[in-house]
Amino acid sequence: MGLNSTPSSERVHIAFFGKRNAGKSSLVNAVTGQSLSVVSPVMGTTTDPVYKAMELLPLGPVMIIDTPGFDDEGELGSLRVAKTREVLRKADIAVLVIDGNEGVTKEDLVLEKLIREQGIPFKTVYTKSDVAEGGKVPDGAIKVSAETGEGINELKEALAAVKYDTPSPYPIVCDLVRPGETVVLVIPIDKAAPKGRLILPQQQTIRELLDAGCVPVCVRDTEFGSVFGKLADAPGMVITDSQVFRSVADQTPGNVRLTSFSILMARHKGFLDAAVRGVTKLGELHDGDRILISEGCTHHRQCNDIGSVKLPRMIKEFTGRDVDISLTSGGTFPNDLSGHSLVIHCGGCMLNEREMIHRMKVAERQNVPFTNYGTAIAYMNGILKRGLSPFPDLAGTIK
Ligand SMILES: Nc1nc2c(ncn2[C@@H]2O[C@H](COP(=O)(O)OP(=O)(O)OP(=O)(O)O)[C@@H](O)[C@H]2O)c(=O)[nH]1
Ligand code: SF4
Ligand SMILES: [Mg+2]
Repeated sequence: MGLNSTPSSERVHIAFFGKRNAGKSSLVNAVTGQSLSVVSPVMGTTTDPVYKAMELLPLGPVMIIDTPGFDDEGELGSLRVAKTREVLRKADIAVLVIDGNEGVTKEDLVLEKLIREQGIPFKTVYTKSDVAEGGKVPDGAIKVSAETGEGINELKEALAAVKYDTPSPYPIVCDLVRPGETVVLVIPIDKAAPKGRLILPQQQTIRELLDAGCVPVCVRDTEFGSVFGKLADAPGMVITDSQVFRSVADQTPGNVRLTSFSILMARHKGFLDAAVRGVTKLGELHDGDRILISEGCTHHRQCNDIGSVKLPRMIKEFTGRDVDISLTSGGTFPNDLSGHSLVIHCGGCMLNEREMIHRMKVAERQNVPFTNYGTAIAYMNGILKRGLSPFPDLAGTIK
């Protein structure tokens, strides 16, 4: 992510779906104005989803996603279709791309049904208008040509006007603070911290506090103890990294609201209630119970050894049970959680809300409690109730 760009997890995801050779990649290139996707007459050219960030006014920052054809066959083909299905989960808006030469086929109808089932708002477009013969395209449909540029602006305008639901209605913090309030942010700078910058949830929280007219004060955990002596008024809230939650809680006066970046992000992504419901399972585990720890990305060192080392160690100490813990990371999340007693997910800072909520629902549908790192760490440290102090209703559910 560049310094000036909107985090990808915060962009409106617009995904292009269709059969092989329908002209998806050509269309995505025309819409983005960049030849990012490979185009060819060979069926099944696109083998992995391709992501392209751009501005689409008045919608704002969006993520355009080109996908492999949905009708791909054979073993490799079905892997590609699986990747396309993963994109379907995180799409806020879909574009159903139909080959204007062929018109609607039964595969397109299957795809349309899937898109509708997911409740994703979508636009249908007919491609190759420069060569398509009449009769295959319904009157009034959006016709586009990647060759001549016909209909591309019309499509962009139609997309920018789509009304879509943000899966979670919650901001990060601005609805919890008043203008002028001081908010203390505790940010450990240890060897796990990325060099020369802050991590995404910290950046986003600071930005929202500034937008809200608050006075964010950032300190490391090592300087936190001296902060209250330096502030003329008590801060409106303290927000801490989960890993130092315990010591920060011990040093924060009881009348000051305290929470963590992780708890705020879980609410922002729409699964704090589930995480708080799910976490109590940690107190009810037995020997041999299976726990899935799931991370949203593989390429970031920022979560370091939390999922692989620290959390498993904490869980074993806390429960005193010989539990069976496995770890997955990256874009995939298992659809079948049978045999699992609990899922503990990372903060998901690289995943959009729709994807996080999808994962939470996969677990809930199978009656597997679902929580996240920050909530689990706070719970095992006995400070979850305190960490939920900005959310009294939820805090009340914790004993
Ligand atoms: N004349 C014309 N040809 C087009 C147009 N759009 C795509 N094509 C051609 O159609 C073929 C397939 O285009 P792609 O954009 O690769 O199609 P795709 O849907 O991405 O295909 P897969 O990646 O295989 O699923 C290529 O030969 C393109 O040149 C168009 O607007 N006009
Ligand atoms: S997506 Fe998850 S594992 Fe990746 S950096 Fe964010 S919180 Fe860590
Ligand atoms: Mg393609």
